[in-house]
Amino acid sequence: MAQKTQEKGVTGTAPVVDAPSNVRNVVLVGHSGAGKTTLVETLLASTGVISRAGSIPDGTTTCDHDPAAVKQQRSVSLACAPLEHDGVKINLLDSPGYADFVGELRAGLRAADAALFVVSAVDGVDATTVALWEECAAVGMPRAVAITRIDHPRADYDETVAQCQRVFGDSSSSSVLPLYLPLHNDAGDTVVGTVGLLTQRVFDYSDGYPPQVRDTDPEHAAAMEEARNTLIEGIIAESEDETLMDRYLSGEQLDEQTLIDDLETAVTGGSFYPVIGVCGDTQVGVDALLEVLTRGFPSPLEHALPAVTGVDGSPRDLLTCDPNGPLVAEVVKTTIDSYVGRVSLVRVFSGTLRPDTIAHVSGHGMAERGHPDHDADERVAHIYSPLGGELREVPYCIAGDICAITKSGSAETGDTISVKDNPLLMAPWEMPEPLLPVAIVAKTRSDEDAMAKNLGRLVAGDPTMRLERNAETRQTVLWCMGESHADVVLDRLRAGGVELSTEPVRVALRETFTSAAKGHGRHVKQSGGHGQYAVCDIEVEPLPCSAGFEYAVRVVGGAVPHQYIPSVEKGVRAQMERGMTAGYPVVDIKVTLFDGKAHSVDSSDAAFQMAGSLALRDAAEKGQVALLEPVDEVTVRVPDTYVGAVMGDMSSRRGRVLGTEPDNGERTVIRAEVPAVELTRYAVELRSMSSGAGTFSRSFARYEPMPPHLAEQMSKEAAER
Ligand SMILES: Nc1nc2c(ncn2[C@@H]2O[C@H](COP(=O)(O)OP(=O)(O)OP(=O)(O)O)[C@@H](O)[C@H]2O)c(=O)[nH]1
Ligand SMILES: [Mg+2]
Repeated sequence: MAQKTQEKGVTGTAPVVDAPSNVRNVVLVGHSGAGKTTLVETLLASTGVISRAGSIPDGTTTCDHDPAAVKQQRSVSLACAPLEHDGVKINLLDSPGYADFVGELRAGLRAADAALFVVSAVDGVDATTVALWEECAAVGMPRAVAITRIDHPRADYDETVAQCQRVFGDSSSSSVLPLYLPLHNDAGDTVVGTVGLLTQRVFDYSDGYPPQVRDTDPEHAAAMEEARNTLIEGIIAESEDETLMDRYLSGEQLDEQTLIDDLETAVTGGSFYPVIGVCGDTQVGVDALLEVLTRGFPSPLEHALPAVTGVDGSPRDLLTCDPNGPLVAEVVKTTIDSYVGRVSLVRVFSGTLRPDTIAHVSGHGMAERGHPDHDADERVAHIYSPLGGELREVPYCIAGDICAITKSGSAETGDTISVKDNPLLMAPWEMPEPLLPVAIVAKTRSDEDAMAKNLGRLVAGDPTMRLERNAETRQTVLWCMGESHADVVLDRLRAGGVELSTEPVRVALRETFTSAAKGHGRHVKQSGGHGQYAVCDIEVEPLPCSAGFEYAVRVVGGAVPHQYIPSVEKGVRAQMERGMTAGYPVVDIKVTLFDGKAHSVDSSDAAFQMAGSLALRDAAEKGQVALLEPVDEVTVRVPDTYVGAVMGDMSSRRGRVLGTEPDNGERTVIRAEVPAVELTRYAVELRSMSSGAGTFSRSFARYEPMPPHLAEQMSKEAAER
């Protein structure tokens, strides 16, 4: 993958910064297909990081370097691409917009100090876009809005701005305002540049790139006047300097730098969202965007650091973004590269990470994700600046900057890197729960071994994936965020030479007796040699749900000698494990041994175990056995417009709605109980039912009898396996 970036011509060495004030960490967030990766490519080409821009259809972009991204024609993981502009290093973090990869987005939000929220002028704002906006809001991320694809014939820039104002504006639409007006060609049908409302400069791309930069033309004066006033009022309404509004209202001309400083304060405070129109294809707007990224966005110095503790959880003072402070860095992402091995993307929050140092790597609180708590001292040999899939060595990485390290023996996503004699710990950020189970089957025995090894490594690197080896259903189940996520993992396993396929996910059912029944077990073999003799009679009674298993004895006159009484129980329990009709374990029954027969020579422990097992099978034939299925409590959160569809769908899944309640922001929370067999694909189906805006969680509630017609089908399927 390093090869491809070289072919495109990476120019120069990686930028290195010495002061956090000269760093901007910006994550690009937005709907899949909005043009984030293309925009990053354009920014890299415009600032000379690469000699020419690659494209999505050709699979040649810097950020979508992964073969899985090329195949899916969309980003599947977080990528970092630094550039330099005006003496500032901007670390662009390109996140995937597709919901399956929300874990990558969350990692990007953790590493960044601001988000460039990308909305396509062709598609506008939809429910998915709103959900992504809320992801940013949940972590208090300062944001600007880039409206992309403004060159497209179906693009509607003005309507998209209006939509953003309606949907993203907090209290008033004056919190979402354009910083630039589009400059049209003479025919008025194509956007050829931008007119800066604060800077009062025009970037004109009529003759291609680089643009001609000039002061505003007189013919723009009228349009500018109104838009500029609205913008200035919007900015100073959010200003910390309360004298500004008075000065402005008294007619004072506020200078450009004052306004830009104020803009930066309002953006950093998360109360103002500037809007910029850009075009990834023609580069129109790129220079305006670079201006905003360097002058309007906060530096890492203005971003409160996540809390740190000692590795034992003992409290520590809040750190600041100081390159001379104690080292605290965090692994935000882990990639397994086929050549380099483990590559860890690292955000340094405090101190300076230098090569050839012994670092302390701590990971706590991720045991449920398959990462047991760990602490290790490790040598960090080299430090790199990542550019998509390319790693360029750098001499150090200061607080506020982002780098990559390789070959760490223990670093997992979410781990803290500190120094040996001052080990520290940051609590990992909130990771989404994988809810789509995919059962995978290796083709051969040797594939099975390779799959186990490779899958373990892949899952360890991705906290949004969970591996389950279900002993009851005998399936290897990979819990993913969605089908594309699963595809990425399966493709990586196949690329590693493992042949595998998927099969329907089975749910662990249970069996139980629904009526009392007697069972006779006779295991008698006395022809030749040492014989076997055991006869027992049992009574089986159903117990209430979750009562487990009870064994009672009512034998009179020593019909079953006392040493064989536990043998019968053992045999019954073994048969309960094997199941009666569909091969699932039997639960919630009481078995009473009330009679039997023994032989002074031929009876044995083994013979009575066999008789116990036969007696239970006999009882099952005489009585009624039912299948129990797990029922989960499900909590769904959807925009109000989808409530009807989700409730209707619940009943088609045999679900019982327990209640609904309004949630903030025109959303509803629906609580229901749904059988787990109806939920195996709910992650995919809820998403399509709610245009990607619905989320859910589930937890096991209890076992309940399965309707007879379904139980019959399950038994049939079990017999066929
Ligand atoms: N005409 C035009 N097409 C664009 C522009 N930006 C992106 N595209 C096209 O739109 C498609 C999607 O662009 P991407 O850059 O992959 O979008 P993305 O936001 O990175 O999407 P995800 O990675 O899935 O989140 C590609 O085919 C691009 O070539 C643009 O400014 N103008
Ligand atoms: Mg992309």
